[in-house]
Amino acid sequence: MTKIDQIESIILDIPTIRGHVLSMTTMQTQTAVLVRIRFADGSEGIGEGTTIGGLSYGAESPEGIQSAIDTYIAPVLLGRSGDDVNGAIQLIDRLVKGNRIAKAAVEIALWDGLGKRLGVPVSRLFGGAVHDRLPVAWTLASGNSGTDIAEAQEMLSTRRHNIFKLKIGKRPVREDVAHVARIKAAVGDAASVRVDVNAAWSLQDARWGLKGLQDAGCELVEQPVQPRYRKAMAELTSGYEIAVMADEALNGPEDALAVAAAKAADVFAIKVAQSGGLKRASEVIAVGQAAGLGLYGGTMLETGLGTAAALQLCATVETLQWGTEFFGPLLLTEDILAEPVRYRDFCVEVPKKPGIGAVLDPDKIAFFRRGSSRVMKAAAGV
Ligand code: MUC
Ligand code: MG
Repeated sequence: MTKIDQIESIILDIPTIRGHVLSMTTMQTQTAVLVRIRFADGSEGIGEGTTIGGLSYGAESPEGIQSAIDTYIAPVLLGRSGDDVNGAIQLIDRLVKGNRIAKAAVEIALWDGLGKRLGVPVSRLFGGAVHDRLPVAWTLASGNSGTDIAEAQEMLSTRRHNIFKLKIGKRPVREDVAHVARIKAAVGDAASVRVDVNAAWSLQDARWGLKGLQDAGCELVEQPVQPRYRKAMAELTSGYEIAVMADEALNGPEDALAVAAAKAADVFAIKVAQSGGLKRASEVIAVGQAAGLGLYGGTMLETGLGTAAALQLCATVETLQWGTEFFGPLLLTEDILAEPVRYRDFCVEVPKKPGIGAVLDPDKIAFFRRGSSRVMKAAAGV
């Protein structure tokens, strides 16, 4: 066994390639939180726990994620066995409530370290990859139909994406439906068009919205109403043909069970960060499968690091009926990996190297890091 010697958290601020217009905010920068764990035998593990749009998406901010790691998670892990990932998950769950994104960052770094020490990809630790590539969507969120159509056509002609998720919910519902209809008419059968409302609609808006969207040929609507409105989600799920996906409503396996029991979604967005790590995300997947729901690999617009981690898990899942949206690194002006995650033929490739299969580019980390990193070290003799 090798001990956990040091846990370092790092915040990076990386500009996006264009404004990313969501119902609640417009992102010009993505702030990623990375974790680096050093083990006593000299091995290392890296992880990521990133959110979207500061505090506008969910209850954890980048600064809060870093603080939870430094103040409450790292101190109890220092000196423990690096190989005991389940023990670490269980201990942290007892000592830290919520804060799933912070937990995910550390847990991914532990899996990465273990995979590297064993010389196997993390997918092997979850039973082995059954896919070496997965379909990958792109999000159209420039805020303008013409720009979105040009972007979609470019993605189709370069064979990078043929699944488009449109971010809506900022404008009145009828304007949003017209925007989606314009894009679907432009791409026709060459692409699947879906939307994400990020919980911006009332139930009344959503009734109009879902009817209009399905008439326009949109295939799926993600989190149309607030996650706590489970009955409204159930009404929308049973009331229309268009598929309803739960995203913000899914914070770990307990939520997954409640959403499935309430029939409050057709599809689960599987987000590693929101679930609390790879292990908890695998439990969300299991609940979705047991309930006969569709699955989709969701993103928090992570860098290549978090993206590689999600790929390791999703590559082990028999069927992801709705593919993935693991395009995070492509929305950033610069990749922070020495060897970027690869995209081609409408798919993203599953990294095969040991651990999560990601190697950081130290120059990029130094360039984008905010302030100084914080390092927690084990006391001698622990
Ligand atoms: C979300 O709500 O799903 C995923 C893709 C994207 O553009 O934003 C995220 C967040
Ligand atoms: Mg979403």
